[in-house]
Amino acid sequence: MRRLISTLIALSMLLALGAPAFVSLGQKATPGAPPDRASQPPIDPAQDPAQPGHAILHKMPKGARIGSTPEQIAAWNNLSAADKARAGKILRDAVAGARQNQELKKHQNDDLPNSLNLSFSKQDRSRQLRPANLQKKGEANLTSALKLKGKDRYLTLASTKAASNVTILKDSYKRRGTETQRAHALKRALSQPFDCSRAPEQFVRTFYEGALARPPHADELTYWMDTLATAQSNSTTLAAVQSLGNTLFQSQEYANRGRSNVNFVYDCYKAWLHREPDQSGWDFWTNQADVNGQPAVLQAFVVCGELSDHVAEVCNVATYDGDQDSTVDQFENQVADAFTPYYHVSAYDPDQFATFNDSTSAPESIKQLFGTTPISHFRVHKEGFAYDANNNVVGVLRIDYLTFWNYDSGLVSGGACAWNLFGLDDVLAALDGHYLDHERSAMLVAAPISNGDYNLDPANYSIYNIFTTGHEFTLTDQSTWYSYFTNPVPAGNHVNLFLSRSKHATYAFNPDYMPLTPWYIIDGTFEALWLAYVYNEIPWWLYYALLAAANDVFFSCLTERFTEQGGQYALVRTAVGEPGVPINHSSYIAVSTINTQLTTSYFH
Ligand SMILES: [Ca+2]
Ligand SMILES: [Ca+2]
Repeated sequence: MRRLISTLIALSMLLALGAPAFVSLGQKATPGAPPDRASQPPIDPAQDPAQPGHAILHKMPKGARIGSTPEQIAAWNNLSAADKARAGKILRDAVAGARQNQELKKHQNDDLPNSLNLSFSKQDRSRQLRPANLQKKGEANLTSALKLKGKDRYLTLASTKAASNVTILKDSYKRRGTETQRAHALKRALSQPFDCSRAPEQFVRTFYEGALARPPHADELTYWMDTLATAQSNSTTLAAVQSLGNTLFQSQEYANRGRSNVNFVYDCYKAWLHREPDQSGWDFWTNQADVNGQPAVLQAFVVCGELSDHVAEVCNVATYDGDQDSTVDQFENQVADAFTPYYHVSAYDPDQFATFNDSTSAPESIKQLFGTTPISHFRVHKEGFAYDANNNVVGVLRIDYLTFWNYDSGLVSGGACAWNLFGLDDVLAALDGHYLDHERSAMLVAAPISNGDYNLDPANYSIYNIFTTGHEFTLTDQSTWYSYFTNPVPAGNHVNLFLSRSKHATYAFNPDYMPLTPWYIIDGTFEALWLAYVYNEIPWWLYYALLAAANDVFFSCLTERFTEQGGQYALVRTAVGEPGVPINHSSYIAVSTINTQLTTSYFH
């Protein structure tokens, strides 16, 4: 009943037939831009998931064609108003019938390939392909990333909602283990009581926000956190903080802000003293700046007692655990950086990456926009212990990488698509544009335990499972799981992710023209049209016209669009902490749309 064609054939048909037909029905074509691969080793384009159409999980239903023939398009264009009304009824009936076909729905993923190449970038941006096992959506027994040796079942790794799953992990390990103390490692809190009141990372971030009105870039944050950690171990913390503040206020970037003296003094209070200025102090130092210049005032803040009092209250980078998950935050940052995705944003994306204000009110209010420069927010969470394919006990971390946008501008295709004839209102509603857009990917990483507990060297971790989402929690959900259980991908390899234009759904391949209508609906609709034709219920010219409309809606209108323009790492990366214990002013993670992402289980 159904026929699968290879993605290569789909690609060639798409290229050969697709674009002209789509354009003729009103789809706006977008000019292509070659990816930036000048300094990269050659990759076989036929294997490359960055190539348009390559890794689209296409299945071609019987009778379906990607791209209508000129005859079909002419047939559609020649329909009278009465004929179009008739065509609309036939299409709605065909779609309605397809939706009720439970058999089709049940088997819609049977033809998915077993593996797909994923592309990884190193720090030098060189790329490498690695085959991943593709796990099927809705499969009752997803191959887990890690399994418990000697047990005839897979581990359930994941649910942060159901604490019992974590208990299963610990208990399973405990039952088998000779080293039961390890089973309790999760429970061990970090031993140091904090005689400190200022989170070190927030301390650095406040300097940046105060001086430069932006968050530190990932490399800047890493540099200053490392500097701070070293200084704390050498008892030179004040000097390090003074150096941080001087660096920012003496930078070209600060000079470029062109701040007046009154604003400069305000910036100094916010950056150096982490507070609003009191009026008398503000007036006094503004006058000093007028008389003696900004550099003289800057040095007064550098040596002021209030600053050194604050510095004495900064917690130790090496031990600080702000989100209270028994994991040092600095380690969480390092391990998240070791795997941070390499994002490909589509050319012509009308929307912008955003950060949010520190508030639990919904909807989140936008703090700052960054254009199409990727900004990520991440969360690292301990999942427990398990056995890898080689019978090693490993500590497992789940890392969620969130990408927040100011808008979802909806489908790219214009108004000429005849989707109003199809009875797909709920599909369209799910794909309609809206304010704010939270997208994400996630991965399971693990490393052999060390001293009976989690390994604290990020370089020892590897990727066991990658999860990408698009239109999550809707009818058009495109969530995909990739397993690397037998060949985990080492730290320092960054998965290439592609964010579709204006919808921002996340894929591990170039999703251009990927259909978003559930496949059983597409499949069943074409089947119904074919049957209507062979049983002489409709004449050939109407059949042609219906094919043109169906091709257009399924393969041109209700599709992802993506235009490659090369990739980049997220410029700013912010740890948001744990649900209920946000850090770095991330209390917006309590808003349900974000909280749901962080608390929904996705490993089974
Ligand atoms: Ca922590
Ligand atoms: Ca955490």
